[in-house]
Amino acid sequence: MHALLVIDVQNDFCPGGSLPVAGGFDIIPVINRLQPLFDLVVATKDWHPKDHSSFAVNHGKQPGEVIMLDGLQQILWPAHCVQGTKGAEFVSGLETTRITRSFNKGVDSAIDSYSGFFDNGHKRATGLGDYLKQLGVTEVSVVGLATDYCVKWTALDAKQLGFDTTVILDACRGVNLKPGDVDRAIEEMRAAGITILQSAEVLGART
Ligand code: VGL
Ligand code: ZN
Repeated sequence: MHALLVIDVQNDFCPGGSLPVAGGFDIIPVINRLQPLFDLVVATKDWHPKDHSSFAVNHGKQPGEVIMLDGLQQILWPAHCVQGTKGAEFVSGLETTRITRSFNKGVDSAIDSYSGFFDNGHKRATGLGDYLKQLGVTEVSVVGLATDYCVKWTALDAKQLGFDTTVILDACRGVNLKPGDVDRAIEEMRAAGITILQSAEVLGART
C-alpha cells in the first residue's frame, strides 16, 4: 500500500493568505493529477487555536523572531490556520473526494507541530502513523506546503517510522525564510534516505 500524504494545502499558505508560500497555487493541479495513482490519499491540516504559541502576536513580537518554548527553538509566525477560519480551509481547487482522512496538527496552544505525525517535541502523535500502519501502508509520498517545514518534518518522521518515503518536489513549495532553506531541506531529506522525485517521474512510471 502506497499512500499520498497531502500536507497543509490550506488558504493561509497560499498567495492572499496570512503566511503565503510563493507558488503555492501552482502545486494544486500537480497534486490533483498525482492522486489517482495512489492506493490511499490522506491529508493534514495545520489547525491552531487562536492563542497558539507559534503566533508572534501572542508574544507581542514580530514574525521571524525566534524564542525558546519549553526548551525548543520556536520561529514566530504571523497568525495562520486558526481553527474554523477560511484561512484554515483546504484551497478550493484541491480535489478532496479521494482524501479518506485528514489529521489536524498544532492543536495544542503550548507546542508547534510541523510534522503530520508528531508535535515538535515528539510528545503526542496525531494518529496518522497508526492509521497508515493499520491500513497496511508501507510506502508514502509527501506533497504540499511547505517544503522546508511541514513537508520536511513529515517526511523525516515517516522515514523514521519505517515507511519507504518519497517527496515529490514540484508538488511542494517552500517558505525560504532564509535563502537556501529549501535546498538545505532537500539535502537533509536525502541524507535521511528519503527519495526525491519530480511528478513527471512518478506519472511516467505509473501510467
Ligand atoms: C507551516 C509554518 C508554520 C507549514 C506550518 O505548514 O509548513 N509552516 N506552520
Ligand atoms: Zn502552523
